[in-house]
Amino acid sequence: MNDKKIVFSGIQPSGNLHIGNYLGAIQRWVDNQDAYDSIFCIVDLHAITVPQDAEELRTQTRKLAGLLLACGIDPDRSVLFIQSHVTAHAELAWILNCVTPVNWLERMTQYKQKAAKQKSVSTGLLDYPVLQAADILLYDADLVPVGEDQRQHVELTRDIARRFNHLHSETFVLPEALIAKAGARIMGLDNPTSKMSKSTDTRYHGIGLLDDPDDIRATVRRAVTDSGRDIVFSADPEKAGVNNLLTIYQVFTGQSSQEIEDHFAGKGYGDLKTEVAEAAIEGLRPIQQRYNKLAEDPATIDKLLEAGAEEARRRSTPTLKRVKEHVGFIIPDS
Ligand code: ATP
Ligand code: LTN
Repeated sequence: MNDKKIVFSGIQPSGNLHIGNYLGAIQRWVDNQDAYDSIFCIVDLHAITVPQDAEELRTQTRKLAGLLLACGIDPDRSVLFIQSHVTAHAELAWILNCVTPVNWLERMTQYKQKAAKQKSVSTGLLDYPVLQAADILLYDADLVPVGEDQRQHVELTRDIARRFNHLHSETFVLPEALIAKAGARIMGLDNPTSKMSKSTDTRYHGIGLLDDPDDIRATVRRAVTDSGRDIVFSADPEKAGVNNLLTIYQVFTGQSSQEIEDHFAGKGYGDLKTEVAEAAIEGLRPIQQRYNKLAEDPATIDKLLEAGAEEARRRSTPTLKRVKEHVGFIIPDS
């Protein structure tokens, strides 16, 4: 009997992965693969809630799969698959739509931010968190490891599950967000008041997982700091830039806050930037080496993803059947 807690998380193939995705989410998915029964999903259905070029989406989806494997997601220990390969996600999302009040969705911070950037807002963008709830609830997940920005969506998932359980019979497990203490919200280097994001493409905004060392040095050198000189962790908005650099250093080196502050005592922002860049370059080097090797063999990646989808179908089918029974659908024999 397998009594490990079930972990589910997803990531969009919506652009190049950055260290925020890695430090806020993926690194912990990798580290916890033995402790939990883990399922990871490349959420292409979510990606199309904003316009995507078809060829580019295909390329990004394969690239993301390669990067997740290179980061250490191990298909022998975790399930890794593409969302659109398992039709139960879209089917459950429809059923959950019918118990989710529209005003719950209109309140979502991510919706408001993303809608403000679009000329025309799709129904899918509003509905995004319902699809996310379907992802999580289909696998009876206990824990959802995400960055801080996703806390509200996991709370909404609980609300939807609770409402469904109340309107129909007890059907869903209520999941909890699992959010790291350090690294849960890496900020943009060019603007430490907004989170580092795949879909922000200003030149010195983020550090991509595949960026070469010179690009990383150039971006970190231009990172916004402040006019002071103290290199300390701080919640003061004035020091958000320095705090962000220290956080990046911390998650790459694994040192304690005290050790880091002692290390930088008496040094200047120039030294801090140099050391942060080198820590990132060293941290990313093995991932980049593994990725370059994997990218030579896309057929193997496709095969792994197909096996992952097969397993995801096997595990989600009974949940969807349970939902349909509770809603009142006739379940066909075959
Ligand atoms: P987009 O800009 O396209 O919305 P994103 O960069 O926010 O993309 P997602 O695919 O939405 O990335 O998120 C994947 C995971 O990375 C989620 O768990 C999310 O919480 C986490 N994450 C994203 N950005 C950051 C960040 N800046 N700091 C920490 N974690 C983050
Ligand atoms: N919305 C998430 C991606 C996502 C997700 C999920 C995360 C889609 N489905 C299920 C956790 C669980 C984001 O990171 N922006």
